[in-house]
Amino acid sequence: MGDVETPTLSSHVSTSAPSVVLLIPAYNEEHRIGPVLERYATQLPAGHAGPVNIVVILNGCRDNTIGVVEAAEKRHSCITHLVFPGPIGKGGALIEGLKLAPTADLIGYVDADGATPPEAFLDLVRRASSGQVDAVIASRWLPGARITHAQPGKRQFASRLFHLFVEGFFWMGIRDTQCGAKIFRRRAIEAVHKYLCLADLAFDVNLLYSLKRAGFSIEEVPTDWHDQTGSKVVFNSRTSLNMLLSLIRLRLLYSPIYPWLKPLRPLEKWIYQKLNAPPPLPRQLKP
Ligand SMILES: Nc1nc2c(ncn2[C@@H]2O[C@H](COP(=O)(O)OP(=O)(O)O)[C@@H](O)[C@H]2O)c(=O)[nH]1
Ligand SMILES: [Mg+2]
Repeated sequence: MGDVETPTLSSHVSTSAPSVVLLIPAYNEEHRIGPVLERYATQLPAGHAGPVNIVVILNGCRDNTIGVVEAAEKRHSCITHLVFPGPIGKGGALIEGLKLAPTADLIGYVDADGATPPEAFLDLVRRASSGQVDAVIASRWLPGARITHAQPGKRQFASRLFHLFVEGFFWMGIRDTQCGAKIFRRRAIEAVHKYLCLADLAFDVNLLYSLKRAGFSIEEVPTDWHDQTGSKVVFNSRTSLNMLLSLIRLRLLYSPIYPWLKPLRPLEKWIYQKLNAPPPLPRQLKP
C-alpha cells in the first residue's frame, strides 16, 4: 500500500451482529467532514449491535482535513485514517480502503459531506446484515427515495446521461450506480478486488459490474439524500469526457479485442493526463 499510515483495526469477523468497516474518502474536506464524523461516530455504534470502525481515506489534501480527522479520532476511538500522498482519486482511495475487507463482515462507504445521513447508512447495514444479499446500494432514483436538497439541474442531467451510457454498455439494471453510499459482504469484495482498476468517479461501475459478473447479488434501495454545497468534483466537459472514456475502457476490457489494443496504452495515459484525471491502475484482469 506504499507510503501509508496503516490503521490498526483489530479483526472483527463475528458470528452474531456483523462487524462493519465504513470508509470515507476525503479530499479537501476540512469544512465538511468534522460534523459528519461526529454524527457517524455517535450514531453508527448506537444503531448497530456489532463492532464499527470508520476509516477516512485522504489523498492530496491541500487543506487541514487531516487536523480535523485527527481531532475526531481523539474523541472517538472507532475513527482511524489512511493517507496517500499521490493523486489517486476517489476511486483509487476506495480501492485502497477496500483492502480492509478481511477485517470485517461488512465493508461500505459514504461521502464525507453528509449527503447520506447515518440513519440511511444504518438502513443499508441492516439489510446487508440479513445475509440474504452480497451488496446493498443506496439509490436516489428509485421510487421512495427522499431527496431533501437535489443536485443542481446540470449535474442531474449529466447523471442521467451517464446512466444511459452505463445501461447501454453494461445492462446491469441498476438505476443509480453513482450514489456515494454502498455496503458489501466481505467475501464479495475479497473475490472482486483484483478486478478494480478505475480510479476516477466511474469506479462504482467497475465495482458493481465486477460483482455482477462474478455472480454476487446486489440490492438497490431508495435512500435519503441531502445534496451538499462545496462539491469537490470539478464538473466540466473534461470530467464528463473522463468518465465516458473510463466507461469505454471498462467495456473494452471485457471485449475479445482488448489484447489487441495494447499499443494504444501510451495514448490512453496521455489522454488521462490531459484530462487531469487519475489514470487507471495497471490491472488488466477480468472475472
Ligand atoms: N480520497 C479522495 N476523495 C475524494 C477525491 N475526490 C472526491 N473525493 C471524495 O468523494 C466524495 C464525493 O465528493 P463530493 O465533492 O461530495 O461529490 P459530489 O457530491 O458528487 O459533487 C467526498 O467524500 C470527497 O471528499 C479524491 O481525489 N480523493
Ligand atoms: Mg457530495
